[in-house]
Parts: sequence; C-alpha cells; structure tokens
Amino acid sequence: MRRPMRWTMRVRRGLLLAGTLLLGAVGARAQSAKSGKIDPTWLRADAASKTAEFKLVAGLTEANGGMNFNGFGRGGLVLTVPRGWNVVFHFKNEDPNLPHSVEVIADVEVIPVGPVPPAFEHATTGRIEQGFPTGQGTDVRFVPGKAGSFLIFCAVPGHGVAGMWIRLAVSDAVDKPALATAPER
Ligand SMILES: [Cu+2]
Repeated sequence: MRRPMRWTMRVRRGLLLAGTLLLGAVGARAQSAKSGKIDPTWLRADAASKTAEFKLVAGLTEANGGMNFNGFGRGGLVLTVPRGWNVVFHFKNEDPNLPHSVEVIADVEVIPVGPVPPAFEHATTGRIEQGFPTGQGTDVRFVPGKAGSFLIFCAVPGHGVAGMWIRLAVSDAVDKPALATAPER
C-alpha cells in the first residue's frame, strides 16, 4: 500500500509543477499581448489648425525583433486623419539594435522590400534606406490630399516585408484624428 501512495504523490507533485510552468507561460503571453496597447498620449489633435501630431516610435517594444511601430506591426495599428489636415509624425527610433525609417506608401497587397515613392509629398523621414540609428529621429510633415488607405512603412530593406508597417486611413467622413487597433494581416 505504501509504494503506490508514494508514487501517486510523486506524480501529483509532477503535475503540479507542470501546471505551474504552463500557467507561467500563459501569463507571459498575456503580458506581451497587453504591451500592444494604445497610449492616448501618442496622438494630439488641434482642430483650429487642423493638425494631427503622432508620436511614432520605431522599436518601442521587443515585438517582432524590434521591427514594430509603437509595438505594432502588420497593420495592427491604424491612424485615421481627416483629408487635408496637417499631419506631423514625431518619429524616433528606440530600437537598441536596428536602424529604422518611415514613409507613407500606397496600400499594396505585396509589401515592398525597400524604398518606394511616398504616397504624399514629404511623407518620409528621409534616409529611408539606411534608417535612423538608435535614439535618433526626425519630424515628418505632410498633408494627405487624397482619401484612402495607406501604409506607414519602414523602408530599411527587409523590415516592411518582416511586418514593420502600420496603417494610415485618410478620410472624408471624420472631423478629427483617431488611433485604433486592427487585426494584423
Ligand atoms: Cu525598420
């Protein structure tokens, strides 16, 4: 009678340990999912001057090996702006490992490997192929003159294809800018 009891205890202990490890793994996943959250301070709108200012951070989190904007990739974040507003991206690269850049491009089925012409005049950080090193950035100012859906894309070769792009929606149907999450593509 003793031996089976002890065996049962051992199995129980083992199951308990496995359960604890599993719970730990689930907890870590939940935490990383939680980091993909919109911070309301990222977007500032001024209706009088029709200006939308967006804090756009490359490599904000470790998601996708740092190849993310504000922790999002593959279209998981959508900035909507009214057509004809002044759009300002306060771009900064906080990725400790990789250089990054930004340009607004047409919404295409096949994500480009590297730089393509921007969808709007001045809608680019410049240095788009080599990118900005860690801790550096620039302001991007442009006026989206046509409504539609566009991509905010990192043009450093390979980054966009790896998922480093989010969305810009230019709309005639809204009177103020907004940020929202969306399903990743
Ligand atoms: Cu990049």
